[in-house]
Amino acid sequence: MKVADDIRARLDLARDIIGEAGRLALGHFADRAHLGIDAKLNGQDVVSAADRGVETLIRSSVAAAFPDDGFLGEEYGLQKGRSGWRWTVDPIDGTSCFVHGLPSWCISVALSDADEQTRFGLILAPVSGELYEAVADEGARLNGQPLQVDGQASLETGLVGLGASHRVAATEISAVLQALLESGGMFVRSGSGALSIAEVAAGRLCAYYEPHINAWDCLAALLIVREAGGFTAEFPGEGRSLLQGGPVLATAPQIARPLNEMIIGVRQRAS
Ligand code: LIP
Repeated sequence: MKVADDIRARLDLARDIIGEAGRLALGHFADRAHLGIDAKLNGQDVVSAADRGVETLIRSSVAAAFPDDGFLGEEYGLQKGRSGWRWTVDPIDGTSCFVHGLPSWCISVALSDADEQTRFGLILAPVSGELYEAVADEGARLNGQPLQVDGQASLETGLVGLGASHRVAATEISAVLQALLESGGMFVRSGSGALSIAEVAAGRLCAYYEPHINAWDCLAALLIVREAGGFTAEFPGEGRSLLQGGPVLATAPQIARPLNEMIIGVRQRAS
């Protein structure tokens, strides 16, 4: 019972914090003209005062309530804990969209246990007011309503979300994009991996693939997909180093094999 109580107490805090963080982020979003923005790795990899402010709000709230918990945030890194519980947070996922005034951004909060198993995940998209939530073994919900992946779509009829960044060579994604189009499929890129993966859970996308993404971008969303009946390939953040990132694949069950075979085929031809 203690584990369940520990999770429930942290879930209650996560629900409160993500709502407050959403209001803070929306305030910055409405006042972008005065938003401080810095480039990180390159001109497409930026961080704003909103990212930093939202992470500071969440980090300080968690530290006040659960001082022995670990915390990994995109902007201020990993703080190891002693309780066995670790929070993984992307304060603004889709920062590039945020700073350009596009609505596809979100706040992502995940809790993992000492075995690196994600126990709950929350994703709030403040512009749409959509809150995705999943607790391990308890299903996934969107604004309180049950979520289910699209069990009917095929690669020829569904939409595949693709993510791209300058963290990997352009050919790593362009070759998959070409193979998908040549097979009769179609793609979208929203700029927020977390939100796109959550939309797989909602049945809006039949799959999401990105050759490199980070744990804070996707741990919450991957649990939401699994709890909505979807497939997710193992992600490094759930078993290996939390800080290296790696490829992410989340799909409706019937899409997993054909899309994975397409990606493997592209990689074999490139090698
Ligand atoms: C973003 C991811 C997206 C990826 C971008 C960036 P951020 O996260 O959600 O999938 O393609 O390069 O990493 O940096 O906006 O939190």
